[in-house]
Amino acid sequence: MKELLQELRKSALEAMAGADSLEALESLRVKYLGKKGELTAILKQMGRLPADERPVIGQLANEIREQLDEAFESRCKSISQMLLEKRLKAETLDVTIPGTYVPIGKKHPLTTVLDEAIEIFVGMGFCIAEGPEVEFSDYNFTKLNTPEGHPARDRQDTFYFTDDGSVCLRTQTSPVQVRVMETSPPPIRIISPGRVYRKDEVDATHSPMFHQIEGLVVDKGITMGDLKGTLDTLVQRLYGEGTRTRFRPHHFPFTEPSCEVDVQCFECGGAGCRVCKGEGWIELLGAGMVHPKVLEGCGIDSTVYSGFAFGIGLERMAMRRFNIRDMRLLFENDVRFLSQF
Ligand code: 2NL
Repeated sequence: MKELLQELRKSALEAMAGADSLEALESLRVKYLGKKGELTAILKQMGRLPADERPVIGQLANEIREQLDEAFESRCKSISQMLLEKRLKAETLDVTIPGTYVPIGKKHPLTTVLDEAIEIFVGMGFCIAEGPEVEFSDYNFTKLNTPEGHPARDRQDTFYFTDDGSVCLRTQTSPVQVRVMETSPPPIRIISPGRVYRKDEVDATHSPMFHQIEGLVVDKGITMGDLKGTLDTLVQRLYGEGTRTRFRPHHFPFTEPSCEVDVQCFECGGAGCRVCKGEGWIELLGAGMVHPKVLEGCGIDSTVYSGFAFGIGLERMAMRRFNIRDMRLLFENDVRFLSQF
């Protein structure tokens, strides 16, 4: 019996040492140490032994059980360790491998300029208003004191949809402001950025589609001084503190009085150079006090309220800001050009 036990110990230890998975090891444990295992089977025959041999064999059996338990535990640990190492090796992350290049887009220069202008005007308390690009000529012209027969309504300058000329692509964003004046009582402080359309031949400074930001303020006691203060603030934010403006008399049908506003040349500071063509000033925008007829046409009492309005071309702003010489570059959308800004 002693030999049987020692034989069992030897083969169990060898088998466990050779087990290469936790499943194989577990079935060895069941085979040798389980309730119906080989060790139990041998011990069941202890009854047949002479009484004086039983304690000796019993002690040996206990020793073997302990030894096999220990062998099982330690093999279990080493297999687990081995499996862990295998996984760690398989799942390693090489942080030194170069990443996949994902090109990051940029804002279009027109968007950059628009976002800056919006930031400045919103800071002064303006809201943003939008409206349709296809307009009634009534809103695009008539309500802006530009009646039928006026040269600004010429078929050669405006894209009309209908033979009677009642529907067109807006030539300015003013109709947006008309809609606001018609529907909301003063005080009004809005800017209306957007696309506008005119039948112009494409060249370095013209495009049949371009962008405008118009502004409108209507309240009690609004004067030309408010217009000047607002535009001076815009210019100082865009071109730096201390930059000066110059107001020249002009004519628009929808404003009275009307003016054009120049900014001190940001290249030479006013001395005269190539950029300002020796003038010292660069044309920035058109503006004026809203014509009383326009206010009245929108249902606003011009004896109580007054207002100012202005219109800026966005392309011109972007061309100045980024020193772009040809407007066509802004619309060709060549990434090699756009990625410079
Ligand atoms: C330009 C500059 C301008 C306005 C736009 C305007 C809008 C309303 C009433 C009165 Cl609702 N005026 N907008 C005023 C002056 C200039 O744009 O060069 N336009 C041809």
